[in-house]
Amino acid sequence: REERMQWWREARFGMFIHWGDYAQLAGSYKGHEIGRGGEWIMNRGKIPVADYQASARRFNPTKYDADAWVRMAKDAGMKYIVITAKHHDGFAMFKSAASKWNIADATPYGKDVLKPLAEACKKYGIRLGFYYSQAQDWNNPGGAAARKPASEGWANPDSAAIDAYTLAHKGHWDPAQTTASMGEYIDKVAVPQVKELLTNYGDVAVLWWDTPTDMTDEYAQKLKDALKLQPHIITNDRLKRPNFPGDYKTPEQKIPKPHELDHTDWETCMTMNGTWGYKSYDHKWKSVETLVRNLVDIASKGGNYLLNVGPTASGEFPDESIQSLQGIGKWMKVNGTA
Ligand code: JFZ
Repeated sequence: REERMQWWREARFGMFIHWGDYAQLAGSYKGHEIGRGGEWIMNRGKIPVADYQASARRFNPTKYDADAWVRMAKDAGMKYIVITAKHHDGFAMFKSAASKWNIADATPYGKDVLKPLAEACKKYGIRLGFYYSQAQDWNNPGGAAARKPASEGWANPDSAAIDAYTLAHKGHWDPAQTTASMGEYIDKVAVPQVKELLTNYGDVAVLWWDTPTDMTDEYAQKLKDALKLQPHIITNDRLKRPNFPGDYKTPEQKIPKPHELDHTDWETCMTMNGTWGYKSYDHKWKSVETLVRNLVDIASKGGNYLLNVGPTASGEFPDESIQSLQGIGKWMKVNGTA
């Protein structure tokens, strides 16, 4: 383990990328601005499965340039990238034989976006990790759904009825979500897709699990076993709590105070504005000064900083994120090891 962790402990700074079909909705559904993270829009807006899947027919990121993305990370001094291979909406950003709900089969773009990213990372010496939502999946039948009230998303006139339904159906709001059991989803979608990710993209440095809603030890063990395909891989602590601690902790949107530190490795993940997935109307950007101070604070305490970018549906980083990455890069050239 010490050996597997070495590069990660020296890295200090990485890029998180939240990109998926939700970028295309950019925080709005049927003219309503939906609250909270842009990547949660399907759940918060209680968007029916058929409607959400229809939205992918407009997802065509023709301006996507993996080489440019990786160069921006590298120029900012980042040493690794973790990208959402599949977020809670179940949309695979890669060609998958386990589910048609993937970017190659469900969009006019028709191509895997992880392949070019893996190639660019290799070219520039940046490590690549995959975020994979192992439990929550709102589109592939049998996937879990966190219990969230409809009223938190927007003033939906049907909120009361939707909330009653989700309460009776483990957080699901559309009958299409429950035509399979979670066990079937784990065996037919989650495990096969994780195996695809660990087979088709060369070296995978990190598997970043998230939100273990309704996970059991049995499901977690099956996913953990799949990791044997990449003997050097490291993972975070969100596969299943307790019993599956992974290699490092993941404080979210906050930097631990000195007295909160123990001897566990940790990584603070953080957004540059207020959302992980792109939202057209979120303008609460942190300043370059704040971002650099955060990085220094985290590094001084022995942690890693995983700083998020939420690309648009056309496949570009928001201008503000590009500016910030360049600003950090300038500071790193003088003070860092970039
Ligand atoms: C999760 C996701 O639901 C979210 O969309 C995003 O991907 C983020 C990085 O992770 O959200 C969480 C997960 C854990 C906590 C808070 C938000 N937590 O432990 O406080």
